[in-house]
Amino acid sequence: MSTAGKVIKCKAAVLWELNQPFSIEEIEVAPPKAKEVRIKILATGICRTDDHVKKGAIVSKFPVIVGHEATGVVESIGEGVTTVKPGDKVIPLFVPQCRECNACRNPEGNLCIRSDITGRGVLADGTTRFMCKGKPVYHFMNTSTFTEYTVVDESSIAKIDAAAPAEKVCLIGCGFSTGYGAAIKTGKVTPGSTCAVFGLGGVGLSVIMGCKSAGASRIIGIDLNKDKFEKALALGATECISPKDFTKPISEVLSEMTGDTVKYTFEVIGHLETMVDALASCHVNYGTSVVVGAPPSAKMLSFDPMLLFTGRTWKGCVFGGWKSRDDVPKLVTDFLAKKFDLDQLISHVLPFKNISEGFELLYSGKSIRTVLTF
Ligand code: COD
Ligand code: ZN
Repeated sequence: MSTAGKVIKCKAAVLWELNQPFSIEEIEVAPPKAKEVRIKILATGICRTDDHVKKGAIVSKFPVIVGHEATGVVESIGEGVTTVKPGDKVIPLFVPQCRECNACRNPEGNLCIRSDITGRGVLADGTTRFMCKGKPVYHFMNTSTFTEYTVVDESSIAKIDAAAPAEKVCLIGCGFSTGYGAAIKTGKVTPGSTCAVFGLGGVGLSVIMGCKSAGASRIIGIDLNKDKFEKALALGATECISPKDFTKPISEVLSEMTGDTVKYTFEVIGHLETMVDALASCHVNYGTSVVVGAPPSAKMLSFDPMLLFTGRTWKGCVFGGWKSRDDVPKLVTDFLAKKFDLDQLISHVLPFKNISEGFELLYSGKSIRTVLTF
């Protein structure tokens, strides 16, 4: 029996308040309104950003359903939706692509004006489609994937190849694309170059994959945790170092190791100090440093402007600079063509009901990416 046009009752992981555990609840998901799409989620990854909402590092309204890295199948569409139809395999997009705003129309831009980076927690019409125990539940970054069903705006959905394995390509919805794009699209790493990647979590490893795919000849991984080195080396790092093993600044260590040839550096930790370290570590004149890690909110940075005066380029990107609706289907095609391997990034697969165990794995540093299946 078709569920189109009807309210769907299903299970979701609700965050009722700040610093509280996920609560698996029965929720009601309203049908999609005009230009909206209701999706059945097949698989969703756990990203640190979801935890930032739980702990308050990212401002959100509560109760909320987080999760933003998923694969699903379209259950039904609202009036006027033309780019997807029921049954299509899709990836929800936390950076939308409306194709009308200045960022969307500029070939270099990707941060669509419809992105919910301020925690509005509602869809384009200003309302939510989730109800639980008689209360409205807020959306998260236009996606909300820790639920069996969600509703998103048409600008926040990409149709992908039906043959793509849901529990793998969900990583293209955030972690993988963020790192891989930082290297090939934002950094524009050139063949034969030397790169240094600060932070070897799932996103840092994806930066390494991007540097390798762009033809970098030397890729130096940097992490305090040496347990991260083995995977980094397997994915393309040519050597790895821990700042703990040195007393001098890491920029000097890298300069000595490479004869002062580091062209690209990437900060994939989200700390202010390492952002400046990474900037100082790229070549004084022609180096480029990319900020990939989200900075802590409301924190200011102080740095020596000489670092820039001499010619370095300092940039950042959200979602690897990809234009989400255009590029996500292409990244899925590239995955199916074996241009990169996502298996190496997936350390754990758990049933959705074990979401809290997935977050424990994140806190312990044992997981790279945990994927929850439905
Ligand atoms: N020096 C070296 N390594 C360090 C240091 C340090 N001072 N501090 C921590 N590390 C290492 C840790 O040991 C760890 O291995 C790594 O840095 C960080 O990895 P993870 O596993 O914690 O995190 P990731 O890779 O999953 O993601 C980290 C980001 C900072 C990239 C992420 O939190 C983020 O900010 N994402 C990008 C922002 C964005 O686009 N957000 C929107 C949706 S996510
Ligand atoms: Zn994320």
